[in-house]
Amino acid sequence: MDKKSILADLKMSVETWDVELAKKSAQQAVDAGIAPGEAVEKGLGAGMETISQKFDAAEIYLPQVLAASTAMEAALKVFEPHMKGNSVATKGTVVIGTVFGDIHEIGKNVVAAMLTGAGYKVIDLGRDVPIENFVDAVRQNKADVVGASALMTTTVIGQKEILEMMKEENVVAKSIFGGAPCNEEWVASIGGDAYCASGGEAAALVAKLIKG
Ligand code: B12
Repeated sequence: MDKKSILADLKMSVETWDVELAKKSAQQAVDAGIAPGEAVEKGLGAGMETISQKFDAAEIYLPQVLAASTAMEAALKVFEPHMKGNSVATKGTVVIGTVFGDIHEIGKNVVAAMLTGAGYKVIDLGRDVPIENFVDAVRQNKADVVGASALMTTTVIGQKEILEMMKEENVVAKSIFGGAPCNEEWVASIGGDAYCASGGEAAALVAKLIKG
């Protein structure tokens, strides 16, 4: 199978919430030597884009979005071991999580896997993470960067609260933020260091932040 067809199958597996196709085409991508980052962005991510649009247009509902997420997660599990760098992580430490009140974690997981693959030590706090846990984890691990995902207009405020609490407690690290309601203007308004629109950009942005 050629690369184009494998990427098309990955996309379709999310669009049709076909877990078996997701796993099978992810394995085919690995076997064909397609970079996991590319497979995630151009295959699975493109599929999730369709799902988002259909959800917005009320053509599908939450159970279908959940089913599509399950397919995406199944494929990500296949890619994960191939995204991990095989050298010792030396580039720096990144604490990452999805903010309090928010259970969306696919994007955060993609970013965590990409950063791990690029050679960073990633401390993944999971989803629905209380603000103080971000701050504690940065302090305890002497992290270089804190990254927080927020997918809802109601939870994006958590990104601001992380920075406020870090300031109050004199915890210093660079910051990077992402998720649907987040953009450059928002990040600038809260005094964050970088906005990241996709997993593909995460490693380069983090490298830039650490270099200063
Ligand atoms: C999948 C999904 C779900 C799944 C989540 C499954 C999971 N395990 O994560 C399920 C079905 C569980 C779900 C639930 C809900 N959802 Co939902 N969901 C989505 C959907 C369709 C796609 C999100 C996604 O996974 N995208 C794919 C990933 C790969 O992309 P991404 O998240 O954008 O991440 C990339 C970049 O943004 C960036 N990035 C993201 N975070 C970060 C962080 C850092 C540090 C960096 C560097 C980069 C980065 O890199 C990522 C990788 O490329 C979005 C629509 C959308 N436009 O986002 C709605 C959406 C976010 N959901 C929405 C809603 C309302 C809900 C619910 C409240 C629904 C309900 N009524 O119960 C609940 C949430 C409950 C809660 N408390 O959190 C709304 C939010 C609206 C708002 N208020 O702002 C959206 C926008 C849909 C809509 N248009 O209405 N959802």
